Amino acid sequence: MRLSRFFIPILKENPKEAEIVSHRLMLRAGMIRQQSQGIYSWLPLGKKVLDKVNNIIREEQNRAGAIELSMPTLQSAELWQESGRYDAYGKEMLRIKDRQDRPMLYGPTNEEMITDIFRSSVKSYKDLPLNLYHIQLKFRDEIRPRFGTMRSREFMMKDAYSFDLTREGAEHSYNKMFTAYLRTFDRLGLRAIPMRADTGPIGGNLSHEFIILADTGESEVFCHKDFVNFDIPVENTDFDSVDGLKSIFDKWTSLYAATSEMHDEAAFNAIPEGERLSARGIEVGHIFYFGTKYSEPMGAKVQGPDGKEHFVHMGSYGIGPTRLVPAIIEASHDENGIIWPESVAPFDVVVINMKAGDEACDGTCELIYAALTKAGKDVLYDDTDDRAGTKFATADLIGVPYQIIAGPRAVANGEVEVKDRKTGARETMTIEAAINRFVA
Ligand code: P5A
Repeated sequence: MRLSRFFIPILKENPKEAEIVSHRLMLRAGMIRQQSQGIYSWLPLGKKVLDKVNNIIREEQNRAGAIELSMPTLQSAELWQESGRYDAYGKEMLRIKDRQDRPMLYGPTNEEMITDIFRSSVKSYKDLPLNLYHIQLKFRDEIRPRFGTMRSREFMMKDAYSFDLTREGAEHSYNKMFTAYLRTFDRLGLRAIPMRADTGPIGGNLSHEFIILADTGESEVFCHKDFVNFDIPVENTDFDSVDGLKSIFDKWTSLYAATSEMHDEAAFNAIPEGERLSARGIEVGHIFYFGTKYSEPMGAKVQGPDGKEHFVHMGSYGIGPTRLVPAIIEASHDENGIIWPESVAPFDVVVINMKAGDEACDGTCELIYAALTKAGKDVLYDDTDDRAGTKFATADLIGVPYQIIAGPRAVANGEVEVKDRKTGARETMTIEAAINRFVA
């Protein structure tokens, strides 16, 4: 992508409305734009990152055996009256009427709708276990939307829903998602700590939040300090192994952890003083087991091997991609801007032409840009007329992991500089070596 033909509306000044660094940097880097309170457009640079995040989430959901579908944002109020949540959900739910005066709502979550899909077609235990998910916009009319897309009113969620014949089966489904979440957040370059949690309006009695430590976070974390360093389940984990996944889960729950909502003082105080960790964090995921809370009132049942009908045991599993993007920035930035982990970076590398219009610089940059693009790299080429200082500032701000800098003096020697955004290390090398550095 040539920067001269791309759309990155960079802000030079710090936006006054942004209280935290991720919000400030997302606005300055031209990733998002607020359209009304708590409702955002994702501009091209932001959209590229969001898509990468969603793809990692999708790959790990699929690996764990979940199946993707797509449900609408607008739902009929009737479904929610069946579960009893239409009145219970309160003012956070955006209620709408269609032209026939039928009550509709912009979905804050999809337990009812997925239960309706399930009951309309699944009749036998032989079709279980089943886990269906989608990545879709949600709306919650939060009293205090803030920090940009960190807590917005319209936001994206990956929400998965599992169906099992028995409680034991449902616990295995829960452990599959638990394991998939550990892998997902790790691939996003994050340490997300699983914490026992309150279930709130979703319901149920088994629940974990996944929390990233950050001073600007809205959740409180109390746990053993060893929780911050942990092994991540490997790629070829056997998701069908009940014992294997249970041991991953048990490893976590053997160390005490709880959020402030159900903060168990006695258990926290039982941790030796030097080993306690109390900190703030950002909730990036939340998983629930809630048994038959929806299947009973909505009549979602299957015939079991005993020939009788059983209400299915359900769980739901959420991740917030539009919250994850700022959370990654909170965890990875410096005074010059964002430092993307390679897995979600909007581009793999940026080629900076320090003297656009200079024949040697142009030729060198075009050569590198073409070679890396041909090798399948996603390259941003800064071919604009801006001065070198502006180009360096932009490259640092938008956080592309590597910069290839072509200035007249180096190019005259057949060389360019390669800069690592994270360490700041710069290395001069031949043009060929620079290309091989990324192609090899
Ligand atoms: C789980 C999936 C649920 O809604 N139902 C379906 C369950 N859980 S949750 O905890 O309420 O939300 C799941 C994740 O969505 C993100 N999230 C938000 N992101 C941005 N702005 C918001 N206002 C917002 N609310 C929830 C969080 O990542 C949360 O963990």
